[in-house]
Amino acid sequence: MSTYDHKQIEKDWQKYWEENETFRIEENSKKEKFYGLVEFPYPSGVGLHVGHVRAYTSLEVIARKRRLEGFNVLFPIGWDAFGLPTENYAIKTGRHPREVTDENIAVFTDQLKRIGYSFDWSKEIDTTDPKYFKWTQWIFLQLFKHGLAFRDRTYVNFCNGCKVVLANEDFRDGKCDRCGSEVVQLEKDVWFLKIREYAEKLLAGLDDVDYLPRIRLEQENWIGKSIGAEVDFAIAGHDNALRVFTTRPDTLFGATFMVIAPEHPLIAELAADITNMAELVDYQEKAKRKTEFERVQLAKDKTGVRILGIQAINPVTHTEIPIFIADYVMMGYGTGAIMAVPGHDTRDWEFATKFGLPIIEVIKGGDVSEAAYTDTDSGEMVNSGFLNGMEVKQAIAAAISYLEKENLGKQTINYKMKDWAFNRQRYWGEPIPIIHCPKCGMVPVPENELPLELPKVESYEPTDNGKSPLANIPEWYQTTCPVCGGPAERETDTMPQWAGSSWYFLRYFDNQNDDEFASMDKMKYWLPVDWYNGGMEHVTRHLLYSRFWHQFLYDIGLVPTKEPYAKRTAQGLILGNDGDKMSKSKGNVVNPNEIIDNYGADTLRTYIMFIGDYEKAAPWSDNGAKGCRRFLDRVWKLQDIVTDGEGYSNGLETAIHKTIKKVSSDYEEMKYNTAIAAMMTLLNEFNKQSKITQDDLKTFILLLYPVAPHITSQIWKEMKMGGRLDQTTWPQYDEAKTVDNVVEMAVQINGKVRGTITLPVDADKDTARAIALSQETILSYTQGKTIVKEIYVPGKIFNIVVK
Ligand code: ANZ
Ligand code: ZN
Repeated sequence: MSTYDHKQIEKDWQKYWEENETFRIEENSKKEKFYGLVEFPYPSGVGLHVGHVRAYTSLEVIARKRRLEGFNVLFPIGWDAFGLPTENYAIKTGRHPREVTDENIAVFTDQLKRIGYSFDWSKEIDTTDPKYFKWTQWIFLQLFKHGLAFRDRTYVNFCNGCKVVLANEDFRDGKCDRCGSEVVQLEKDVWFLKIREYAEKLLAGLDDVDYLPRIRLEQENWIGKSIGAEVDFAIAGHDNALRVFTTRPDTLFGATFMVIAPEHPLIAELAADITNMAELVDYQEKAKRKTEFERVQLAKDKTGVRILGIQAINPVTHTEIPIFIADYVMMGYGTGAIMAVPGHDTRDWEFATKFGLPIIEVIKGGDVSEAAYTDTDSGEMVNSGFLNGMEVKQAIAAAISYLEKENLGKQTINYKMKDWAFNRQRYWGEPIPIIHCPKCGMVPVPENELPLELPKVESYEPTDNGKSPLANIPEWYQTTCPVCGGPAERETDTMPQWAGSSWYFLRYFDNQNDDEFASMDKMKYWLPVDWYNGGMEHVTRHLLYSRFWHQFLYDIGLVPTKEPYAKRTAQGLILGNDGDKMSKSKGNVVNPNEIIDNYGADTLRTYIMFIGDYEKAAPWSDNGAKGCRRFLDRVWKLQDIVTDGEGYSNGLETAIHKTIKKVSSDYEEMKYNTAIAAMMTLLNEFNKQSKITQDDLKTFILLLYPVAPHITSQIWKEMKMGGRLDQTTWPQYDEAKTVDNVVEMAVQINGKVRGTITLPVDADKDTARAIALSQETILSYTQGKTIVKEIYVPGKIFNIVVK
């Protein structure tokens, strides 16, 4: 037996697979297909992370298993390569983002190949390749033509230091995460996609797919549907009304004041009557510097300013109530105004207590002088006029019908999900293919001019006015209008990072197509994705965005399935040795390359799958990795004890059938850790025998192959097990042989249990009787009597009837 030289073995097999195109999909296949999808990586400068390894190895195991089960398997990979880190790095080092991207892709490719993933590399895609983003732009134009892309003024977070527009996650306490400068809100025209129009479809579609329950819940919460009412509160002495959204119209009689968002237009509309404008403007300025998270989640101490000079009228009590501005009310939700019910809403209670406002109990059950009583899914109405005595649910319905009859309001549905802000003011993204013509308005770039490529420029540093670097390049943005031929300007914003990943799964199987994003025939074969695995951090936005694009493409007849992904799962994080999140600053990042060099890719793969419950976070341990290497060393040594015998060894048959069953189902349920544990147990059983057969080893090797493909392929070859391992079939088990050979069974005499016997499962009736009657207790009930009937079900019961 040769030595287990992981370096040589892994290099040889990787070369072999590449040269033989072992994992290339079959075109025009009549076979059943399996499409396994992993979230394609952002090729960052730091290279592959062990988190990637966990995410990819899981479906890699399934993909390798499916091939042995006879499926035509598509297991592709590509690059989600537009984005800020690359652009920032490129600016810092004075290089072009294209160059940096190519370099990073090369590093990632090399790493993925060194792990031995069975990707079909001929199907690789890159979102920054003009041949790819031609279609990203094309799909955007379809959205535009169907009225689902629009421009609107909104506030963006602008860093005065970096001179760039920031995402909400990029700053805290009004200070930029990167440079510490002040972040201000700039009003700007930006693009939006109307994902809210798809809110109901996105919710309904969840019934047709198999997502992990927690993933489904995240989607539902993100969409955040709530049913309620819009109610108009008159402003005393004015024609204006202040419209609120409430999910609790039953509590109308308890509304003792109103609160509007600092940005609410009412302030400007009634400026002439308002007597404390300066104070309000001051508060508005402060609110601008807070993120939504700070305003909503962190605001334990409620702040606000009363608007002096105007009052609202409660439509059911007809009393005048004060109006405040406060930043715990957001402009982007509902109507940006609320009726405050301090008796039954905690935020309103805190605010009322701080500002000395009346608190009225309208639902029985709590003590509103102590705290808001919010446990009000049911309960009896009090202090509520015509609603008194009703149950909450009945009161909601009664309040809505009253409001509708009196023309004061109506039932409405609200979604937390906002329309998708679809733009970046940066260089390294897909140019938005729109031309602004002073005569014709917004005109799509003609489809035959796609892809609209990025200009090759010396400097792509952001401008200091919040505009994209493309706005510095007149040669690029000055153009003629495709409709009227007059002078016009190109849109200079680019698309956000999320664009390219919103449809990438449609491209893999037809990645060379220049005439359409993918052929309908191929889509009909490959869609939907059978199994999609990725991070929990992507189950809201990315998953919703891509489902939205797909549902839209379905609605206009361009894809054959309503939903893109039949099944979606997610892995837990890999933490550092210390149980903390791995990060550069903590110095606890594990580099997969080191593990591959020292112990081998198979060890890395085995350990990552063995590390713990797949869905949970797990801390990295070097000793754990070494332990997996020892396991593989022992697998290698099995070659020493193989003899020529056929079939399974007698003493191992049950153990082998059991292990096939367990490993097969554990893989499917993503219980990789227990599958590997079962193989470790079987290995111990093998080692208890002095000899095992070729078939014993063969089955073991097949079970381990998806996790550790190099070592198993090598053993297969050295032991001359016949043909190619990657063309064999997945081992089958015999259910009957998975149970232990002996069973315990109750013996009944005339229907009463009189004892138990232990016998081989497949023992016949005569054997069973002989064993039963050899027991004295049982014998004592039959002695001197005649057996008139025997009911014997092997492995289950034995009933003897005597007279
Ligand atoms: C009166 C009331 C009484 C409310 C009560 C709640 C409890 P969900 O369920 O999340 O949709 N609200 C409405 N618009 C808001 C905004 N722009 N910013 C902050 N809060 C807003 O929440 C709906 C409830 O959140 C609404 O119902 C409103 O307060 C508040 F016992 O109205 B409610
Ligand atoms: Zn024009």
